[in-house]
Amino acid sequence: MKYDLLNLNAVKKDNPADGGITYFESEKDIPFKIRRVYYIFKTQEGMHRGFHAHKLNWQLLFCPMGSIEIILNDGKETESVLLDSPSKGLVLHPGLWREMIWHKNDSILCVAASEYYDPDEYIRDFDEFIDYVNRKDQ
Ligand code: T46
Repeated sequence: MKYDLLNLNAVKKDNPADGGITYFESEKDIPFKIRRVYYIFKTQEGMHRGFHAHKLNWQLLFCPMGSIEIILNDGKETESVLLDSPSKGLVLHPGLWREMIWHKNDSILCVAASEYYDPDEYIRDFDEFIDYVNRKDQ
């Protein structure tokens, strides 16, 4: 399936009270140029979100606080990735249907995206997604 689970750069601090630093650089640590960043916050455990695919957009998803499950479908199979550490980064290639489940209150989902926001680049109907995948495979 077209995703990569990355171990993001983490800087170790001598004093644990100083917290942690994790970082990534556009086109170096991730395979695309970042045009947009957004995040989802003030969330409640049990929330389901997503239910769409992108035709063009590459994304890096990361969860600096909490635990969020990302369920992916490429039109043939389903896989699930748990983002439960600030050092995990999930690169999603275009053409994946996704559902997200929040497993803890106040989990934060951050997204770095390759494209500016364009509602026409989304597929929000699952049957349409399957047609799109089948057409691409021909
Ligand atoms: C994704 C999940 C995790 C904008 O105007 N610009 C933006 O960049 C974004 C992301 C959203 N919006 C507006 C469009 C809608 O009126 O914010 C509203 C909610 O966006 P949307 O319906 O796309 O929300 P989700 O939860 O379906 O999806 C969003 C992202 O769009 C999507 O790429 O991966 O969060």
